[in-house]
Amino acid sequence: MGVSTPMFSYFEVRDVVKNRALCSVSESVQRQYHFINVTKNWTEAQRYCREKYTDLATVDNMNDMNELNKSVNDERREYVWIGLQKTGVDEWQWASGDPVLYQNWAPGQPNNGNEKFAVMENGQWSDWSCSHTRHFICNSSNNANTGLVFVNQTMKWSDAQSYCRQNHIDLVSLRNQNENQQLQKFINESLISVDVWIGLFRDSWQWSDQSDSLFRYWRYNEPSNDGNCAVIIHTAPREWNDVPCSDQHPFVCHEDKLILIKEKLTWSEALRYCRQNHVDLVSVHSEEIQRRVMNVVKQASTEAVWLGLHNYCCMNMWLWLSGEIVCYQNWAPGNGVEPEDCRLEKRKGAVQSGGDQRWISLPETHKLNFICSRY
Ligand SMILES: [Ca+2]
Ligand SMILES: [Ca+2]
Repeated sequence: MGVSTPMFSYFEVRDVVKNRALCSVSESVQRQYHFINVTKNWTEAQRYCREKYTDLATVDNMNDMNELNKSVNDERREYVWIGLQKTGVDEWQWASGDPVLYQNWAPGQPNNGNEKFAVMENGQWSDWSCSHTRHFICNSSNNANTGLVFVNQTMKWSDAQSYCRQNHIDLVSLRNQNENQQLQKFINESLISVDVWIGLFRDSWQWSDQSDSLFRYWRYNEPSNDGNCAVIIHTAPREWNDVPCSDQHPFVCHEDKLILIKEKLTWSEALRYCRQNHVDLVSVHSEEIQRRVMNVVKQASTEAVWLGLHNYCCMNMWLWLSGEIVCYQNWAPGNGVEPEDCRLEKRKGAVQSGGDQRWISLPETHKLNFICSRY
């Protein structure tokens, strides 16, 4: 019944430590796409994907699009379902994902259902069409005073959003009157004399897996309101089209790399479970994987969730099951740094399922939920 936890000799560990270059671990793919070359309507396709994989495909960015397109290996197909569906009415949303509880529209605005994006002028908001270019303001951690940065370039709303996400945090969101006034003060003090994009947009499309991905890749003049489900048009440049959900098309499922197991097991039992049913307990090498972990552990029934992190006692070192030392770190204060007293019990690493979702050190006999990697 014994499970083989990796054992490292003193020399192997010493080599790992000497070879800190190992810290540049390549990012692993977090989502695998599976093309299902059988035609079904959208709802049947969704059911199939939820049974066999995780869900109908979600796409976060252009890299995902390229990966997904590589999986579609039947050139005769015209349309391929993805997991995007129209939910009904357009709703205003903050790009940051914050709920829209406060609104401050100028008189008579919003006034046009085809205008999907919001600008702010003199403290008040108006809806504008995506074809306009504007200056914009990002929420940013670079400016400790206001948390705001004015970008002195004009872009379309979606390009402005990408710019903010790459260089700062996101397009500015205004969750209450106070934040609205702060932004107006910032604009006045910075002598910005133009109206600016804010992070508010309307969209009635949602991903089947409830992902908050705002990536959209519609073909010109799409969506044209002739259906409530999205397909990829399988001729270059493979953009999206809205079509009736009752149409029959092949489809793409995705499989998340991580799966939360809601059983309560000791660390060794959890390890055995993952190795028998999936691949391994998860190793969190990067911020990207940590973000996925944080998403997954929200559903946990225990206060912490086992990771593939174990303390190599005689060297007082933490190692991932995959063999790497811990380079990217997300320890809670007081954990993972001080030498562990391992005469009594071996220590393993877990992630908190609430709060900051940081890592903590626990005796391996604690019974917790855990996360397996699936490929
Ligand atoms: Ca308007
Ligand atoms: Ca259409």
